[in-house]
Amino acid sequence: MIAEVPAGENESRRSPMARGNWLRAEAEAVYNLPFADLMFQAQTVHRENFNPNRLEAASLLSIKTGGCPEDCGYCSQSAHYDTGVEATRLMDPDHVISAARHAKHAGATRFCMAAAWRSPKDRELDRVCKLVSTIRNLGMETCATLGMLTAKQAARLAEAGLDFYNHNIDTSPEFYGKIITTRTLQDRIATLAHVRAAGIKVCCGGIVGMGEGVEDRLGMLLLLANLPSHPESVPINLWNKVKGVPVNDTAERLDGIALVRLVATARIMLPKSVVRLSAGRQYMTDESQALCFLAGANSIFIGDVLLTTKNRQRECDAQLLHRLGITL
Ligand code: SAM
Ligand code: DTB
Ligand code: SF4
Repeated sequence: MIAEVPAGENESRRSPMARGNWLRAEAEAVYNLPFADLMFQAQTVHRENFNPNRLEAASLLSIKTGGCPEDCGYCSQSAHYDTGVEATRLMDPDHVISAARHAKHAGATRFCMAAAWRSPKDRELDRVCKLVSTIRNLGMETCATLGMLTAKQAARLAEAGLDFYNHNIDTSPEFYGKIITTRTLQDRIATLAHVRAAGIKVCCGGIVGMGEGVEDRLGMLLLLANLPSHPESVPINLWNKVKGVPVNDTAERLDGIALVRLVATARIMLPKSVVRLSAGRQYMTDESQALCFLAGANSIFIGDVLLTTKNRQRECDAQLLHRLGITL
């Protein structure tokens, strides 16, 4: 199916649908295909693996906001920058459960709890584990993103019934050091390995639109596609503008076609992963989002806010999905 693209070494030892030996030249060849060919390949792979008329809907809640010791240059919640986001304590469990019920009612099948921690303390993890068990009993998939985990912490979350753990690589290895200095890419990969070893499904992706080049976006996909196993969920976030952080508005933003090309390339390189068109949909036209769904994006966050920034209004999403004949 991707016959025009040169095959990587050792391909014969892997299933072509789940290969983990992508070469940069191959990723570039896919990304630079004539648009119609790229979309055709992405649609073909998409239809082999998913119902093209369905989207997954996930819901996000910031259960502990701001005051984060990490220096991620894009983030409103880092204590290193003056962004106007106030630090909160870990949210009261009743509030979290009520938000999860509300999200389920709005059509979300997954509930993701996010905390602005470098890594959770054991007492904090106990509280999150209780939340995981309760939300699972509501009949929702659970996801958490709490920063770096030890193997033991990952095992405890698995025992509580956590379905997914979100921990992003964020960008390419080459661009990473320009964005974050307090946590290395290797630290992140170690957390992903602990999550995997604990039997929790992996949600891992990154951000685009921070001033990186196409080569960095492809570098990010190459890292994801060449992990020991592909993440089950791959969030692609378009940087949501935040005032006061080092990443700024003068960063060259990628145009709509470049984003669609990236999504299509992600679909082809990560054929069985659910690709989430994550932050940044409020900057996109209906037409660009429709092209991203055609290119293979098959998950979104629903709800009016993400963590500290805006999402598309639920009503606009409902109308768009209706016009596209897509169901949740
Ligand atoms: N603090 C935890 C961590 O970083 O491991 C979890 C929450 S953190 C907000 C999760 C991810 O959200 C980041 O890795 C980044 O990819 C994404 N993110 C954060 N701020 C963003 C922004 N302004 N726009 C787009 N994506 C963002
Ligand atoms: C992910 O990749 N995107 C979500 C989730 N994982 C935790 C977060 C998006 C955050 C957008 C910025 C904000 O609202 O603060
Ligand atoms: Fe902290 Fe996560 Fe924001 Fe980085 S992305 S500053 S770790 S909340």
